Amino acid sequence: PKEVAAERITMKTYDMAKVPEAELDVALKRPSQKSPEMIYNIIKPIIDDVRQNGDKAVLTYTHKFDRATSLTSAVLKAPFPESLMQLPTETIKAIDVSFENIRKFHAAQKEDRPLEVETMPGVTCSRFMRPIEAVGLYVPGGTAVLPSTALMLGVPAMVAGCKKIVLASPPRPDGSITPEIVYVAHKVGAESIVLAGGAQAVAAMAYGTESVSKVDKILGPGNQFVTAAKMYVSNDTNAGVGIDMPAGPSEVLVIADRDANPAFVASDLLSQAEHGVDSQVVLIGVDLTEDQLAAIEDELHRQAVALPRVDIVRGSIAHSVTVLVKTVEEAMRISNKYAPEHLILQVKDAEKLVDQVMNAGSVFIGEWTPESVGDYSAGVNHSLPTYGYAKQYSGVNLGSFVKHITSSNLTAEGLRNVGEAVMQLAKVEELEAHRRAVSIRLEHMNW
Ligand code: HSO
Ligand code: ZN
Repeated sequence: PKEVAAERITMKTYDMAKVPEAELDVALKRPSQKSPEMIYNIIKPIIDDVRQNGDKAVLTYTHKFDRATSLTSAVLKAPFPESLMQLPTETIKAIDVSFENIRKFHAAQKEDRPLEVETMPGVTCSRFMRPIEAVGLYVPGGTAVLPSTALMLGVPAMVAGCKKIVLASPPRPDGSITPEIVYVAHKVGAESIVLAGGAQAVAAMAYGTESVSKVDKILGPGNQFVTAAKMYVSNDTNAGVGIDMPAGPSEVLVIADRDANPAFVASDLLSQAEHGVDSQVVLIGVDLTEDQLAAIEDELHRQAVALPRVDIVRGSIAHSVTVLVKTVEEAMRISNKYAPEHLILQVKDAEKLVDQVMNAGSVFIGEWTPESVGDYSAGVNHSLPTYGYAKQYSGVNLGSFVKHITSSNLTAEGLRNVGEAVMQLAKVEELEAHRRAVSIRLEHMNW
């Protein structure tokens, strides 16, 4: 209806000088998700079905949920035909530039030498890195095509040296995958693309089917069904599969002071608000004048109504918040408590603030660094902890695709040096065979 469309798009404002913090805490709660039991009741039968009936079950769900009724195979195997990755030159260029930056930044995260420490004379401890052999990368479909997510997962997997890279993405109703995703899959050397989404795609990669390869770890964002399915299979010892982290709706927190350009601030808030109605964006204004706050609010409305996804933006802005504080320290304290997926610092001497960042997925520093550069092309990863999980999780990085293996290597002298401690502790734990594995050798040395 017309009246609704004309309604002003604005966030609720909390002035910390006037409002008790408990009230802000309530406002900053992430939008609530569907009940876990309800989700579980939907995904569990799907997972069981795929486990038992393999490809046939996967196809049935793809026909039903993605309406791709003409699809007869659940998987597209490499080499992918050229005809499936026909793209305009500008798109190829953009993917190539982003690919290269993401590759460079993730390659730098490789430890090229094993870490080695002599903890006592003759006692050498090492740690070395090995790629996870087979990884499954989930690229969501839904309201937007996300080739950038294929890049953010595929490039580090390739850099890490994962032998088998399997992509999964829900097909379009005609049964095809967007050519951008096929092109990225080709560039990262993927073995196959599973033409399925949701819990069925997760189950297929976790257990394997006739045509889908079983993987060792599943990574990538998805809706609540995908997230719940990942959690479920990672807890099932029959699957023996790991996952990255719980993923939720996109979010951003912008800290802006009097120096910030209101148009820039508004554009950054909207760039995450357009992801989904359940996204949340937060502005913390530091010592703003009334005019500056009004300028940001005007910009937000003006830019929002011009967006193609204005309806989604209305939904997310409805549970988004502006917080007014006096100092950057206060702003940082609130931000660290919120632990945003993305933190944008549009303040004077923004770099200096980075020392105070304790909880955030990824930080964007200064007025020339919109969050979108990180979403696509700067080189940092965009698969990041949301929902406050930035307090304990890192975003996807090279480490997400490797294991660290440790080793010990002792000389006879080394065993003489550390043996006594081992034997004593084995005695305390009353594990005699442990103690003897040392004593037998020490005795042997004296023969
Ligand atoms: N901002 C999203 C990632 C994305 N943005 C993909 C655009 N495309 C992650 O929170
Ligand atoms: Zn984004």
